[in-house]
Amino acid sequence: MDWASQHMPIMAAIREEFEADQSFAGERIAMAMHVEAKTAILVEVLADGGGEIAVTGCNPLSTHDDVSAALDAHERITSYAKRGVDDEAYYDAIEATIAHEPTITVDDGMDLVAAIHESYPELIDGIIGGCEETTTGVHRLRAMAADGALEYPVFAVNDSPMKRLFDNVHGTGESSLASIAMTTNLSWAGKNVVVSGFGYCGKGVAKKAAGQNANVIVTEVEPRRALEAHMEGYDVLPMAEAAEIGDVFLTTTGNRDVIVEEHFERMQDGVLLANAGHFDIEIDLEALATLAVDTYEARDGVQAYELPDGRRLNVIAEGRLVNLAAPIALGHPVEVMDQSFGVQAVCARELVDNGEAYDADVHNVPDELDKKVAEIKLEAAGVTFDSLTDEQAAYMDSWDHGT
Ligand code: RBV
Repeated sequence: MDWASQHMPIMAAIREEFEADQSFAGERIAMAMHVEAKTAILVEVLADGGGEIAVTGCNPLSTHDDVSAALDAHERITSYAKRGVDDEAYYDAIEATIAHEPTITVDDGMDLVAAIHESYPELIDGIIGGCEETTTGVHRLRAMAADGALEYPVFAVNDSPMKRLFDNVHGTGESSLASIAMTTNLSWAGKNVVVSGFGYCGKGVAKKAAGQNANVIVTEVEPRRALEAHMEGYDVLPMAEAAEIGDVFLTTTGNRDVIVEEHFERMQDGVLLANAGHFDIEIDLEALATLAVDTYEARDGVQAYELPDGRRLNVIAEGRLVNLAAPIALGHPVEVMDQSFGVQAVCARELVDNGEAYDADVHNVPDELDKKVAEIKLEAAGVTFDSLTDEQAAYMDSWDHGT
């Protein structure tokens, strides 16, 4: 945690401000996040700003137990996070945070919002609002809002430029590839790497894999994204064809059933299968288990499925998000989480300061707040940049200057 905080200048600046203002005095904040060192800095900053925090994990495999224990030792933090829990213990821990009767929720994947709406609707009146970290969570929230089922405001932290253009692209790209390389001790160079989904995460994975001398193949269902991938110089193929030539498969779609039985049947011996999407639904492991005549742990974090004809398909980290769930996974690099959590922190404070201004819906992060986080980062990095003159600002706001 100390190492992380040394590399999180945005969180350091925000901590100073929150400590001085005691911005969260009287607030109870429930959090379901990947409980590891960088997340711990966010949790501490909210607690040092006066909040009472109850935190748990948002994935059964991503918690670092030592970090959870360190957080729990803080007088204003209770941590229920534990690595390797089953479904029941996972949801018990979510409920334990809700028992603190939060006034603010901070989610990564929307499990807290869902549990509160389903099982504890009586708490909703006391909740100012929430913040959501990831694409999948925002997607679920938007579906919930479209159904008229979302009953308090939630900031789509994921969608802010300071988050998505860095965390999803560079963070997912670097940490997924690093986790797979460390787990397998295999090289990227010369491999056919199949990246499913060319959203922000897929773009990052594809770019970094190409940077490691892999031959990148993209699968997509959205015509403009498929075209973008093509224009970036990647091969674009249907999964049924990519399955035959891929050496490594990495899913980043957020959707289910991306790699299924018909694809397993075409794959080569020894392929690696991994998922970088939030939930473990992209690779149909049930079908793979049914096809397999044997399965065994090939090495720590790698489960081999042996098919009747002897081919072995290797699944990394149980198909859970590989950059956090592999045994040696550390999550995204510190610098990008400094940005993401900087946006989380300023959004949480915006809820305290102006919560009534937001209705029960999914809200974009106010641009001014996002820019402020960028300015703190640039200042810490010693990067200076220009600003508009008054004449330029007036020109940008005008419509009457033609040719
Ligand atoms: N993520 N957190 C980490 N704490 O190390 N790494 C990645 C960490 C977040 C990231 O912001 C992404 O949106 C989300 O995990 C997916 O669950």
